[in-house]
Amino acid sequence: MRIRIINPNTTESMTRTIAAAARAIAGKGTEIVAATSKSGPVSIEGHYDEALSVVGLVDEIRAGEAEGTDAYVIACFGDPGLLAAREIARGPVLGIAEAAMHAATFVSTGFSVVTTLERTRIIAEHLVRNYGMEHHCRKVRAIDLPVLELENPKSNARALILVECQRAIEEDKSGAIVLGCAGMADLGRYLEDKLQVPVIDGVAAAVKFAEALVGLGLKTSKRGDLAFPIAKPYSGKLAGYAPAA
Ligand code: 5HY
Repeated sequence: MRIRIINPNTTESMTRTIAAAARAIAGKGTEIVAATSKSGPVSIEGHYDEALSVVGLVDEIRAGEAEGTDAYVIACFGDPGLLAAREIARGPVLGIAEAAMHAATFVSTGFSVVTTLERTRIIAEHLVRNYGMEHHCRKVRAIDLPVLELENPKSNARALILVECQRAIEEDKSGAIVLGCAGMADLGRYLEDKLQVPVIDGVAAAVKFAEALVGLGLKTSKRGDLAFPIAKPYSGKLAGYAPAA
């Protein structure tokens, strides 16, 4: 099967981290196609970034549909454009936040999320509520470092994340950690060894769930609000995005 994993920010080096994590976990018969958005923000750290990243994401879903993709993963913890992507894709589309939170509920009765900026911490709290995870998520925590600092060896990100995870276990009494950024996809094993609790990277979780859904023969429902978008003209800069009949 072919899974297209889309980094909706435009930073190629982050896509390489995401692709490596996806390929390391994918089953033998799975081809991982890793794509970087070609237009939009270099990192997604707010509602505005999220909204504008969706155009580049849509381009990548369209490209995937043209080449017969079985399932998609949106590799950004805000799950930007998740429902819009589901409208235009035939196969399943998974967001890494949704996938990671669901995985955490299978292996613990309470988890904490550790993300980057304080600002995205608040956005992740919205996701917890949207996904009905209030009974499972004990706390969303942030190291208050910008997303791209995860790639700067001098930023001390790894140590800051470890400390925040330790606080989550001790103070929140959480039994599992959800990593709150696609740029943390290479940290799961390191943190699990140190913490001795399940550490869930949404990239890996989403790839495995995508494989399972495709294996079950499930596709995105085209009844109701996930049906293909209603055909109509679009104006101005977005004229080329008008849904076809
Ligand atoms: C992410 N932003 O996963 C996030 C989430 C964050 O560009 N990729 C991004 O940490 O804000």
